[in-house]
Amino acid sequence: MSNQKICVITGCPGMDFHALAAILLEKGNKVIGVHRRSSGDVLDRAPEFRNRENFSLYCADVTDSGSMLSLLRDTQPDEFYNLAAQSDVRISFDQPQLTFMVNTLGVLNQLEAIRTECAWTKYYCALTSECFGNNKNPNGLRDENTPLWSRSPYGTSKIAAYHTVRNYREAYGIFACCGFLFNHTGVHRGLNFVERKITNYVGWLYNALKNHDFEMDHEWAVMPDEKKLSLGNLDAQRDIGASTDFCYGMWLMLQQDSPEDFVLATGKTHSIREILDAAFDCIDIKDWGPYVKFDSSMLRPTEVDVLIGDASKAKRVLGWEPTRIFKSLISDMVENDIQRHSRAA
Ligand code: G4F
Repeated sequence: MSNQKICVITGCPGMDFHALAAILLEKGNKVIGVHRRSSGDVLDRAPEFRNRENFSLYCADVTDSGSMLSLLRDTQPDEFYNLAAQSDVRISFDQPQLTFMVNTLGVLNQLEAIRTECAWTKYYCALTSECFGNNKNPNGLRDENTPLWSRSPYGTSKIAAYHTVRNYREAYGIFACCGFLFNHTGVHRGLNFVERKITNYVGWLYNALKNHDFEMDHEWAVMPDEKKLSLGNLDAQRDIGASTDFCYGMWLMLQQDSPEDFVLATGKTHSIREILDAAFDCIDIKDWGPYVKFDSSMLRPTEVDVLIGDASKAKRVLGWEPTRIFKSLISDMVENDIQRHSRAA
């Protein structure tokens, strides 16, 4: 008997989609990537899946209940991974309703469609460390028992999604679980997120300096202001792991016999200044001060100051542990961005 499963992933072609689809295909499953309607070619941003055996695309929108019903009716998946989100925390202050529509109503639409069309489907919902806000346990860490506290419309939308998932699990017996994922990154990370914004800039800077794209005889004297990297709060601290590790954790959650929620995190935290240190160090610049300027538009009305997670439940129950450490992750991203800018030059 074939163990091949039908796996639906929303949020195609985002960073975690790349990693999760690769894991699921590697295990011999059929993967259906769900994307929103767009005028361009969706796989321009994920060319490795073009013509890949067992991979197909499905156009649907999580905010449209009829669209989710059709998706579930047509695909009848064994596993459903919801990675679709308005995932930019700062933007959620500007677009709170859109954030809610996608992150909360989207989850409700998916669970209703599962309940009516294929109640056996195992469902994973991507949640976030933002659900804990500044709450932490006495040891400074956050785990599955840390009380929830929103510091952004994004956090609020994800807390509401959490309660929706839990209720569908309890009320209808659906195998539905959540991953409280701390920050995670990789070469496919969006350029709007801070660590990728930094590695992208460093990749550009390396090539610009090499090609003498602007005057740099005494660099901090002549670095043009418009070419500097604009950043907001440099004191925030984040627990940052690898997208590939975290997506493996999502898969493990759906291989369990009963649905449970898990925190995935590395247990270590890094300030934005440390990310700058690590990224600039990759191109032998020890003082990034001359290249960075303050941008107040990047500040948030309310911020989560320090995030550190405790993934001991995931280790105990799933056997999950992060394999990538922060510095090697940042250095891979810088290398990738150096190559990308070099090709573009
Ligand atoms: O990169 P960020 O925007 O990520 P944030 O807010 O931690 O959220 C990310 O991780 C969550 C999991 O914990 C996900 F749920 C969420 O979807 C997303 O992936 O900002 C990180 C920190 C913040 O404190 C921010 O204020 O960096 C600070 N920061 C400073 N300058 C900046 C910038 N953030 C961004 N995006 N851009 C800046 O220029």
